[in-house]
Amino acid sequence: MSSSDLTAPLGAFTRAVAGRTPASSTPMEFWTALSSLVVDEIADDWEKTAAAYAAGRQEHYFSAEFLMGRAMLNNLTNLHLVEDATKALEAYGQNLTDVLEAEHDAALGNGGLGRLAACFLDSCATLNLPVTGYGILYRYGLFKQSFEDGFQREHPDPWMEEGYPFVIRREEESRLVHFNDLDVRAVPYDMPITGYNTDNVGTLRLWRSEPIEEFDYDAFNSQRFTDAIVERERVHDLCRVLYPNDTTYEGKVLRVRQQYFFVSASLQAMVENYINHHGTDLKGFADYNCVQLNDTHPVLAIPELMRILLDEHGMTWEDAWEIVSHTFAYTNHTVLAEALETWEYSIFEQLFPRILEITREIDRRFRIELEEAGYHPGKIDYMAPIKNGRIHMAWIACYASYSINGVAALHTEIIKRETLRDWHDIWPEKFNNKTNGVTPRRWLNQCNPRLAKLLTRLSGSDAWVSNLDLLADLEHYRDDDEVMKELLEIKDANKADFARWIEKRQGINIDPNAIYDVQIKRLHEYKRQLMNALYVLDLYFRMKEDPNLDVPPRVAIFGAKAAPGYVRAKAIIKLINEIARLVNNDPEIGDRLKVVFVENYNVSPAEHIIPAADISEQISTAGKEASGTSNMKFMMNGALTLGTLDGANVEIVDSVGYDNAYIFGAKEEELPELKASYDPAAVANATPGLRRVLDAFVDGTLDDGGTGMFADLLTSLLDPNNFEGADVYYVLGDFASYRETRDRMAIDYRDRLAWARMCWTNITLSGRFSSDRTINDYAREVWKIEPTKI
Ligand code: 26Q
Repeated sequence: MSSSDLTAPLGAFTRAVAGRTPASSTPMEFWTALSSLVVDEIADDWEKTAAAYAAGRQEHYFSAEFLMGRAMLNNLTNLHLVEDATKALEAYGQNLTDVLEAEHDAALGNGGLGRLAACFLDSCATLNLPVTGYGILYRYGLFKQSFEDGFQREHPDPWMEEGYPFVIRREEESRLVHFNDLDVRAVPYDMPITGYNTDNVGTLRLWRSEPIEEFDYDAFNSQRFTDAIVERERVHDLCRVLYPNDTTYEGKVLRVRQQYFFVSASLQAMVENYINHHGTDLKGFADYNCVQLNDTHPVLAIPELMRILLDEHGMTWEDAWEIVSHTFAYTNHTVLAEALETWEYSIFEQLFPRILEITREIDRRFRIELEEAGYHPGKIDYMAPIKNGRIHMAWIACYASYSINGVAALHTEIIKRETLRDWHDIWPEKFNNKTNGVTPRRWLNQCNPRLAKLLTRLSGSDAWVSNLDLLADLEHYRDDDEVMKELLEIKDANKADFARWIEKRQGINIDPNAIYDVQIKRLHEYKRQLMNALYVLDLYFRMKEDPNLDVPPRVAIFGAKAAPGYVRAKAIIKLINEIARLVNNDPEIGDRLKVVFVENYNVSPAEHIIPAADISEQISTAGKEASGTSNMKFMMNGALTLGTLDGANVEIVDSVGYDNAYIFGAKEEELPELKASYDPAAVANATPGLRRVLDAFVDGTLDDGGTGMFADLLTSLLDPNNFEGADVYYVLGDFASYRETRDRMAIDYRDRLAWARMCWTNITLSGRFSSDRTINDYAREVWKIEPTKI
């Protein structure tokens, strides 16, 4: 695309948005105007792409979450409009950075699973793959977090309330979704997904619930005006809020309504599109369509497609099942038992008796099929979709799907061996691994322009941005000291940027020469932020004990939201904030140790943090983190992994070698035996310094505001009367090995060139963690779709 003068159109759009002159318009108004301008730019190609995809075989990505973050910089970059937009804004006395920072994050997701869906859409657009995302247009995204006296507080996130031009309402494509007690209109809002170096524009379709009737005139006329309004508003409740749990399952009726709502609307749209292009005989449906189920959240699509085929198209059960069992593929994201979705039978009865009836028939036929194949009744009963009055969504997914995958090699092995073992015994051919990836557009090219520029210069083009494997050709520069010095300067500049950003945001001053050691992810006991906190507190005590302790200065950086009902996770946040208060205000410590808890961690803070990181904390209990994806983002940006052999860390080490990563702690296969004879209290007493740290929880050093929550954290670590015993996540068991490794890392950091060489190897060998690789694998092996360039 050639450079064009956007000054006049930007002025016009801004006037239309703001209703006043550009001279008196705000950065937010310029953002709104600029986003309309972007939509204007892509309208023709978007329409063409949608038409091309609709005619051929397509994949449909069903996900209750899409953690998109900001859209503007991504779109401007893809459309080669960054320079033009900068100039046009300057003509009105605005700068692009401020306008970009005015954008709200579309935080329609909790964490890894939602962000993965967003990275996948980016790769599908870039690879010209006929893929559409389907989800829910939540009015409130994930809660905003603030700290009050160190405690987490939650606030609503009305992300669209100031207007959001990147979603387009498609009134004419509305559908009706039927519940036993309620009929609602599903209105699609489509978000364009631009790709890198392509004119194709993909689509994320987010459904919003609205009343069927514009108004209940009877109620109005009989002077029950307010009742009519209230009834109307009830329908909006459906899409009002994203559930802020990750991992722990909550059996809320509204949540299952949301799930059915979006899968029903999406399937109706797919079936109608099929009929428009291929006629009313739906026998070929699965030849043209497949659906990837992002965890069990959209699994109601299985009985719902059965319903549509049986009830609306008069198919036989056998014909319908033939289609359904060739349509769905299921991705599992967790091995934690508490995360498996099961719904009470009575909820289905209340909301959609027909779906219950179909689910019961699936259950009945499943039992017959396995009986005839000679399986043990006990096993059949365990695996059946319905048991003890509950409906098991993962079991339905495994039975009906033609593909079942885990999200990292180790995770796939664990689901085959344990979580989904019985299904693997019967249908081993369904199982496959698809190690996660992240988009190098957002997570390297856009968030780290300095490093991107160096990579482009050294490789002679920007082709690496859409073919990250090309970076491997640059690995030899690790022996070039000039390049390594440049890399160190880039990291220093990024750290200085981050220091300014956090100073402005939270008023904390940090030293850009310190080691930036970062753990950013949802707060969960298995992720072991507590172990990180124990290290920081122990280091503090060691520095107090020996004021001459010769260690490089560091900043421990945390970012994490806790599910609002997860009491222990919130206690860990308070604990870290108390440690920060203790450490940061100690004049004897000064800049040698600082603790920063980034408030309201989200996609765009991550874009500021990751390019500035030296150390990437990936310290989950081995076997518990399905994959992790921030580990990959850090690697691409030249931070070294301090981690356990868990999730995708295993594959990162496999790529870079043990010389370029810091691995510690018990391995997944060692843990059962270690845990069998594990006595955390004995470990606490035998490990130098550990008692002192634990005592500080309750001896007045740290203050939990009289809540007793720090004592409860101690209980979780030490008291064998816990549900499942003491310290189930092996925090104290791994502590010594973690401390030794983290100490050693800090010492190694002093050899700047040697450190840079390790970072460089991580950057240049990160190709296999591009979501382009992941998506190509899904496209070839699971979806069987071809690139369709407009
Ligand atoms: C379920 C029922 C009711 C309410 C909420 C939920 C719910 C919501 C979100 C359950 C789980 C999630 C999210 C899970 C998640 O993010 N898992 C992460 O997925 C990443 C992408 O595959 C992996 O990298 C992480 O290891 C995994 O923890």
